[in-house]
Amino acid sequence: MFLRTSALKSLSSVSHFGIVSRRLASNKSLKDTIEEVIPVKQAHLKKLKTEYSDASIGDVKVGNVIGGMRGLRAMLWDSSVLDPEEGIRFHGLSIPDCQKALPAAPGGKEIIAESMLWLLLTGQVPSAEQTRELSRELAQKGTLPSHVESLIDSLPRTLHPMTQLGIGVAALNHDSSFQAAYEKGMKKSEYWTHTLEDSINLVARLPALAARIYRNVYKPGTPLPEIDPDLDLVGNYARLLGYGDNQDLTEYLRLYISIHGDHEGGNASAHTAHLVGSTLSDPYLSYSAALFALAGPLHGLANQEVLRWQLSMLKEVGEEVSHDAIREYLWKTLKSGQVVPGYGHGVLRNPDPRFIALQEFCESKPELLNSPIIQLVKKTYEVAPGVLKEHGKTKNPYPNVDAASGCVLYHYGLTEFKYYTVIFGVSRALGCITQLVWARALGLPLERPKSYSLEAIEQLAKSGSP
Ligand code: CMX
Repeated sequence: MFLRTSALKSLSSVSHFGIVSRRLASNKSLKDTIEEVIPVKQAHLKKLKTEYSDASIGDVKVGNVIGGMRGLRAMLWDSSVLDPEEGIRFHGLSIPDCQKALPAAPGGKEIIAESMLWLLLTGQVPSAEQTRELSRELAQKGTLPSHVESLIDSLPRTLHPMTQLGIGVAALNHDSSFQAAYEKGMKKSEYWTHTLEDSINLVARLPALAARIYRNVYKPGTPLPEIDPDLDLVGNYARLLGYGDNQDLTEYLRLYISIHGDHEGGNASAHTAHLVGSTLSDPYLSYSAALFALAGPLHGLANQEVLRWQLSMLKEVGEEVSHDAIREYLWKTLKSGQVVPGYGHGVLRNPDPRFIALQEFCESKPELLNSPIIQLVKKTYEVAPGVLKEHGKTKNPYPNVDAASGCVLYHYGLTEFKYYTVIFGVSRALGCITQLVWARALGLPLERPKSYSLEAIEQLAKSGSP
């Protein structure tokens, strides 16, 4: 998983052509397509095990251990790779590649979650018909069990929407196919099929769960519509939220949810899902745990924080915002010891291509270009990198995806920003469940790194043994 950029680029063009030819030849189901790829991946893993198990792919420095494991080459994650300079690639495809290759919804232009999920799970670009078929399957499986509806309805409206989402996802494990089959003593070779079944059910039910939380918290008493069997996952999500008539917002959500779905394995939510899944917890429990990692302000909660911060900036400096006023507000934030939300990244060292894709979406819509909140995001981007460079702490003074994501929702009337991380939670399931399926298909073991005390680390650093 730690290929250099040049190697990645050449791999991507090879696999890209492979993808296109397979796309024309195949109209297989998602499960059959994964089943076809499994022996190839298993053979690759076997080769790594037999030929390279003792090969070193990097050192472990004390700085890695006490520095949040930054840069430590310690995870296998097949569906995406994050290059610090150029950003994310999904099975070798950049965001612009995906925008060209992946099917959109009928009448739409943006990537849909089903296309991205198919690419992540199989490494192949689906045909429009395969994508449609997956949309139909997700719609058919999308209704919540009544016990989850009652559970969510019983929660206080004041409980943070992310806490509610995590609770709801965990409760879906009541019907886990993996757990039921495990209790009956299923064979290891069958793990992945039950993991896939649970994972597809989980993705299918997220819109109904997330929309129910939104309605209960922000629009109590308004009736939730039924799932429309002819709509894609995100089309249904927008409809359930009450924004189905707004095609621009629906298209924005399709783009955001697709390109935010996976960001390699080391980010806190993905890593949590993988760790919990490695204990053979089912996908509902694993993803529920991931959601609570996503709920932290340094990770997924940043999109809520960006909006809070930009709005208090507007309040303080007034509607006519100059570059100087933004600069002053940035310094005030930094001098008070806070981080500038939406800026910086654990891996990226350039503006996040997901931020760029969302900015391009805004530029394609005159209405968005004239929106005060979106103009403020743009103006902040013109000033913030310079201030952060001068401040001199962050390794990456550029915006991440969260700098733009919430402001577009706000413009379209989805103004309840405590809810924004829930939308991220609907999205990130795509990457996390992909890894859960593949971890079971490849038989990856329980994750269990070695830990040491402060004294032992010092001893190790001095002499090589604790
Ligand atoms: N504003 C102010 N200071 C920042 C900063 C920012 N946006 N980003 C990093 N720094 C500071 C760090 O707090 C750290 O300070 P200390 O040495 O005092 O602890 C220093 O710069 C070095 O940090 P780093 O190595 O550049 O960044 P990390 O890998 O430690 O952290 C991240 C990455 C995202 C947590 C951090 O940049 C941050 O807090 N950003 C703001 C929150 C945010 O936007 N999060 C969303 C991330 C996107 C995602 O989850 O996908």
